[in-house]
Amino acid sequence: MLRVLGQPASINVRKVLWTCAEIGLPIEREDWGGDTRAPTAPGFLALNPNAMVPVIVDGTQVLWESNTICRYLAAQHGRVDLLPNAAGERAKVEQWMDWQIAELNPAWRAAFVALVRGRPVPADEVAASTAQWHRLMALLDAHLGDGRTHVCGEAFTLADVVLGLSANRWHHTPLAGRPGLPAVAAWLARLAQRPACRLHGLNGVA
Ligand SMILES: N[C@@H](CCC(=O)N[C@@H](CS)C(=O)NCC(=O)O)C(=O)O
Repeated sequence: MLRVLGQPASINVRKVLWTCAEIGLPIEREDWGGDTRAPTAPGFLALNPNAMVPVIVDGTQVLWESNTICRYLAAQHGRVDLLPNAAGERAKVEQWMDWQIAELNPAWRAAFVALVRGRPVPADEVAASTAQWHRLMALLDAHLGDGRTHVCGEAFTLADVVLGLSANRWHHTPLAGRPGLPAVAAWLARLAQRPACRLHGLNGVA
């Protein structure tokens, strides 16, 4: 059975859990990271030298990096609805997944660790991170407001998984000056109709 290493309070672990639930994949999940076992343990480092969760073990295949894992699982199980085969359609899904991890994720870091984790961060860094996070979420709102029901059009894809979790985090972080983003709110309500989203997409902000 597929092993998923990582505790479910982690947003990156929840990407994998949500994807597994969409596919209907049985898994064995093991607690690593956060307040559970430290991923610096030698046995874990042998699987992921970055000492981070999630990691999956699928037979002889060991993978880390949450978005890569989600793409692997969709491809391995022939879920072309979640990750299309056609190059152009697939690139659109990957574009938004890469945007999540390369642009949105670094933007929120200072605000998130200060306001949710309670770590000391200079106020100007929190303000800059908050402004950038709002700016990128407004970009997503404008995209979603352009007549589409999901990030890549009418169909639910992996882009909705990783951005849905990100939007949920934005929604629950106590940020100053939060703009109203009606298209993001409508899309989150749409995602919440999915059982897999209700299981893994809406719980927790960490
Ligand atoms: N780019 C990596 C980032 C993974 C990451 O930041 N994982 C965090 C949890 S969300 C982690 O392992 N932190 C260390 C810990 O929990 O001990 C991915 O997307 O998988």
